[in-house]
Amino acid sequence: MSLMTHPRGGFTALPLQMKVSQYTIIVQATDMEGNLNFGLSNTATAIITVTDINDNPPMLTSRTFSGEVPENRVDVVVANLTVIDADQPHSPNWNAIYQIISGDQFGHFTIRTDPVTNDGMVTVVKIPSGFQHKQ
Ligand SMILES: [Ca+2]
Ligand SMILES: [Ca+2]
Repeated sequence: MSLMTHPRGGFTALPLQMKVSQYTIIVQATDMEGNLNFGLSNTATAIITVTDINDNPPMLTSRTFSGEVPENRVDVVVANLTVIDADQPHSPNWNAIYQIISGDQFGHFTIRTDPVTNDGMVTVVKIPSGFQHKQ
């Protein structure tokens, strides 16, 4: 993003590069090998769509997310992880899958993807025993 000074003060945010996903072009076909004097021609419109490639990884919007687990309750969403993926929303290039790769050896948590927002919802599936007091 770049910032442009607004004539009356204030700022307008402009995207640095504009991504065009569709082009409408007009094509002319001429016979007689394109000879302008003798050839006959016609035009048609072609709509060209640029297909999205997966060139952007999902980026977690924060290094650290935190949440609180209520004691003795399962099936509660305790934290919401948010990602940004610059590829086409709701395409396979954009949909995120979250995986817990360490720190949950007893399987207390699972992460489901919100299909609308692409957020990762950390959910308690087994009661964590966080507060055990020694007798
Ligand atoms: Ca992507
Ligand atoms: Ca892309």
